[in-house]
Amino acid sequence: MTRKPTPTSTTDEPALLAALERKVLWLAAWTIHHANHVRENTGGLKVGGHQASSASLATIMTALYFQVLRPQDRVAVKPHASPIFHAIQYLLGRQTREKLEAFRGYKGAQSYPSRTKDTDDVDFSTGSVGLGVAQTLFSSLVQDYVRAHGWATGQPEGRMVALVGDAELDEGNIFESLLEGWKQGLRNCWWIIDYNRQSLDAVVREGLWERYEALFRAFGWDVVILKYGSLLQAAFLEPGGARLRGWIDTCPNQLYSALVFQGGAAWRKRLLDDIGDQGAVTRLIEARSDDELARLMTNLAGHDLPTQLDAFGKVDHDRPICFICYTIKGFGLPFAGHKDNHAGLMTPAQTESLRAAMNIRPGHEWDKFEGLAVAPAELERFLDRVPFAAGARQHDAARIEVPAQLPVTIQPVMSTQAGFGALLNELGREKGAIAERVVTASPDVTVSTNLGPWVNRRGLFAREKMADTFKSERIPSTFNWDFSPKGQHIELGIAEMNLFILLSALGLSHAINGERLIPIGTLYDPFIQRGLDALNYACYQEARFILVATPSGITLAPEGGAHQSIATPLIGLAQDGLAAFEPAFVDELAAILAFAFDYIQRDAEGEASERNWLRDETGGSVYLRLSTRPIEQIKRAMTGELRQAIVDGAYWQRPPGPNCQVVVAYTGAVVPEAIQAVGLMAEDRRDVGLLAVTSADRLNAGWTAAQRARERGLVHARSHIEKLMADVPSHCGIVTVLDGHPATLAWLGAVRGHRVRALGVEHFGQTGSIPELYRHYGIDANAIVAAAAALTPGRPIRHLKALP
Ligand SMILES: Cc1ncc(C[n+]2csc(CCOP(=O)(O)OP(=O)(O)O)c2C)c(N)n1
Ligand SMILES: [Mg+2]
Repeated sequence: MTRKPTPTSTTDEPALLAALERKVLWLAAWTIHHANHVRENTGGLKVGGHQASSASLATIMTALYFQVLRPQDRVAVKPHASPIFHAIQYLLGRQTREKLEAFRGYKGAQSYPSRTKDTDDVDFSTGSVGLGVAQTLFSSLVQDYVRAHGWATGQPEGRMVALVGDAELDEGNIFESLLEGWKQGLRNCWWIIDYNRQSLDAVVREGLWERYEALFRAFGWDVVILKYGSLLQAAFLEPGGARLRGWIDTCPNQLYSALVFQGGAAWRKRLLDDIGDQGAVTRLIEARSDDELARLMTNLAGHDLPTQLDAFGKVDHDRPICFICYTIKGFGLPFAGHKDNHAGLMTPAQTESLRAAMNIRPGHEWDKFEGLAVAPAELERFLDRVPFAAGARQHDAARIEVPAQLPVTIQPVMSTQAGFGALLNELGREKGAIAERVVTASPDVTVSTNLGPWVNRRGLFAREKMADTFKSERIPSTFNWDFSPKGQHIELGIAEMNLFILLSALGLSHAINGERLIPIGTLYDPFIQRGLDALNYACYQEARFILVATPSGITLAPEGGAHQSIATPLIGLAQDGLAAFEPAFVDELAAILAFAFDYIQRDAEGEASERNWLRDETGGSVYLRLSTRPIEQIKRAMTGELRQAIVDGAYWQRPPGPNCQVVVAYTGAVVPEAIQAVGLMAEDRRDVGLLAVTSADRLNAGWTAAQRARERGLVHARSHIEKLMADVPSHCGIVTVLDGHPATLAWLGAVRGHRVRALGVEHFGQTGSIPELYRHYGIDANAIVAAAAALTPGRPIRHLKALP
């Protein structure tokens, strides 16, 4: 039966918050119900994990968003709590009903909070469990970095808050970040663990909270355990209360969950069976109806607003804190506590009874103040005053001017990795804005990725000064390892996940702190795969950074298969939000790096440019795949045209003549072999062309976009690679070659229908010299010649030797 609400005139804040807590739970449940049972065309769409999983956070998020948080605070919301998040934003006027109605649908509110796809002020994209949690830690370090450099000091410090599912703590990346946070003197970070003792599949192990507590304390965190709500705390003070508490404290997680699901009568039976003959406690139990007993026994702290508000309100320091909040998965919903409830979905009949219990009239399900025992005007006044919503939250920062050319002295023989070190060394001498805003980071491979000279000039970052003892003791060393608040290099331990999450945090500084940084992270190319999901999430939330991965490929010959990357060029090709380059020469690298400094700062809505059909105005992050192989450099003038072609992805190093029979298209460190092969073929194949591919990724993206444009009617759309291939005769064969997976360049033949033989590395490498390995894997000059001979008719190529 629907009761009429009785509006009160002056309601105190706890009552207003309690009303909002109910409303948030309802709106989240209704959003999910709507997506599954009301919206059309949802056949087959099943809300996985949202209903029960979000309910356990309704109280905590009500406390945070409507009272505790300030605009400068940033929150990573547990992925499945997105319906609660969207409901709160709806009440704050920052989310539309249309988006809620389209939850999980096309252009609707997103299944998991998304910075880029949602419109209601998401701070961090979550979804891959564990990553959002660690992102708050690194965002706090970045906030400290920015302030230590004298920026953003006019605004209050924000707290970086993560709402953490307890099973998220199984993800190792969380512990990697904890260790790093400890090393870096982490502050202003709150992790609020939704300790519902359930994961996706089942109920979790006993006593995990003790391990968590010990772990967090070991890393210098305060730990606050919030177990009992105010009703339970009061009951413990009654006669027999201590006995009841003892029972709860020893109750296994599985049993507690089962009793929550079964309800009041089951609680009574079990409690009386276990402790009912013990006098006072029997009276404590008997004094309550079934409903009251169920309410008491499920009154865990995480569902008790006064307890949560008190705990959050008490924090008066900036040390990192972990709150372990006891909750019940699905609290307030019919499947609360059931171990299978993760994908549980309320039936229409169950939603109907919840609607009735919430005093909501049919047809008024979306009304913000429907069914609450508080006057709408009062709630509106309250919502208008919510501190979190009182200020601008998202910032931006002006673009920093980038010089068209970066100074560098190019040695006659030089590797791209050495070139990178030299470029940063030159940058380190400069006073300009770019040099000031560059911040480098590396997971214990600073020196071996050639960042040493830059670090010598700009120093390492730490909030407290720390001198290099070797220097003060006058022991000769190539590297100056001084830490200070003005340092510009963040040295990380060997955890690539941490590197990517830090890059993600640094790369969002313009939005979070209003201060732009130019982050450059270095690591060994094969270990991209170690942190790939974090890299993917960094790109997904549009963090902006430059990733320098070096060394790469089997060119790292004596290091063996364990350190040689094969698949990374394909990652560069396929990863959205990341423009991948693999230059062969240092002048190319200089052009690409200058482009990258600018590109990572762009965020305009961009139409694809007719020059290359890339959406360059929207910008993105950049990945440079570099090599340690010394390469004889070409002496040439860097014209504007060449610079542009390098950035667009390719240029003719040797244009194909009119009678061209073969084109060799190469990427990166195999350039000597490609050049040599062209020479070896010259007598037996006419007008051989040599195509230098600096970015298979950008070439491919431009080509795809131009085809799409033509299919949509823009008949003159031509991508960069189509223009380059325009004059290559159709009978010509193309041999592609790189130190990486051959599929990276194999598609070149499809551009204009040429036959292709794609050379590259498909199988794990091994130790050896470069010539040995290039021969073994078929990317040496002879293999290129053999491929050309097989591909193109004509007389035998006389310099071709039999393949091994
Ligand atoms: C990296 C990753 N692996 C697996 C999943 C699938 N998944 C989603 S939620 C979840 C477990 C949820 O448990 P918990 O974090 O305790 O949240 P609860 O549902 O209990 O609130 C899993 C395994 C995921 N989202 N991300
Ligand atoms: Mg859980």
